[in-house]
Amino acid sequence: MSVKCMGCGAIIQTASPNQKGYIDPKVLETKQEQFYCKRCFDLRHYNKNQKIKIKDQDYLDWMKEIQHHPGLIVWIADLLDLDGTIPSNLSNLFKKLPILMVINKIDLFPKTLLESKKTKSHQKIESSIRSYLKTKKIQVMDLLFMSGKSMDDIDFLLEKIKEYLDDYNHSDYKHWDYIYFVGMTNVGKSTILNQIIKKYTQEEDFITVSNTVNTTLDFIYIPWHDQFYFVDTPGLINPNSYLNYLDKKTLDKIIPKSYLRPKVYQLEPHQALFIQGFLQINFIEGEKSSFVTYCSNTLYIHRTKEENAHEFYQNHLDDILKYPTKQERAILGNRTLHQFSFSKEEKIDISIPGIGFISIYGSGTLQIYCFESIQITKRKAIF
Ligand SMILES: Nc1nc2c(ncn2[C@@H]2O[C@H](COP(=O)(O)OP(=O)(O)OP(=O)(O)O)[C@@H](O)[C@H]2O)c(=O)[nH]1
Ligand SMILES: [Mg+2]
Repeated sequence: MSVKCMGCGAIIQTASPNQKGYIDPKVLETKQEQFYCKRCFDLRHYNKNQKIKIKDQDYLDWMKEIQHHPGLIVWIADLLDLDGTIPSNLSNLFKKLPILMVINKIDLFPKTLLESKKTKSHQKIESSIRSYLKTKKIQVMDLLFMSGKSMDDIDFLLEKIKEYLDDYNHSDYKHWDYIYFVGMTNVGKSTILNQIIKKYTQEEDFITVSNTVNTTLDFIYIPWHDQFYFVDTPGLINPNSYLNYLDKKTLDKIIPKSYLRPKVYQLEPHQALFIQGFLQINFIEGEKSSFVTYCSNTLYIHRTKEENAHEFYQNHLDDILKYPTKQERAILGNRTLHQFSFSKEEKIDISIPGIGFISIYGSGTLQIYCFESIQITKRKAIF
């Protein structure tokens, strides 16, 4: 039987240093039973990442594996990137399996928004996600908000899973042996499973976690009291997200580590706003409106006059704006123009996959410049 890396799930091999699961043969001789591959070792100890991207075909094969051994699907999404982490094509892969939808990383948002199910803001966000799921024809058994960093939330998740298991296993249908944690890359699947492992074994950071894409590279089975397995699975990459194009150093900057401080800008028409070099908004006409940014606190936001905006971009790409870097811009392609209008009847969000979103209230027309590889979208505001 092949031996797997306990951090990423890759099958251990000693032949190809650039492929997944590599370990130096001399180092392997010193290891017993469970250990980490070189890539996991470097990520865990030196925050150094060897980029390995999962092929679409591998992903499809894993999903077929799930169909052969069905179980409960715990689909993790990221509240900062809802559109990017709940694509409808992913639900097609789970066919008729029951889905528990988990919206993770709520710790990044103001506590008042989601602290209690009874608050208006909680109900609003829950109903906007439910209607979003409806438009995408994604059917879920339940919707749960949590933070992978909170043990209370982990307890609540475990309770929910147990409820479903009890209901299901008492029906005349089959017994579930697998609870699959699935979703796009970087949503926090392994982080949540690490917390579950820690809760019952006191072992910390068992599975490798990082803010680069495709940290987990194969299924990792975690046995649970001889009853079933939790299964960590590799995440799917969104080709339209910044996460897919940026180096580790830039990712360290754009992925928020703690609570976001939303920044509020009252913009007059003919003003422009930059989120570093990632996005440029020109407010070309309308009434004074409010723009609230939800993204990492470390991102630099610059306001200027619309008439100076293009010149500012060209002149300060590599100093004030700085990110994305020249190398990253080369793979992101040209910038393209999107035009959106908004009115006082409906607050909107412009979502920028991999970065966050901007909530806009007022009326007018925006011209937004973003790289052609990134799919920005307008949606009804979630808050
Ligand atoms: N603020 C916050 N960050 C989180 C949370 N959960 C995970 N993260 C961070 O998100 C990043 C990705 O976490 P992972 O657990 O590696 O994500 P994953 O879904 O397993 O990613 P892949 O293995 O690539 O599919 C890491 O930097 C985590 O620290 C959370 O609830 N809140
Ligand atoms: Mg993972």
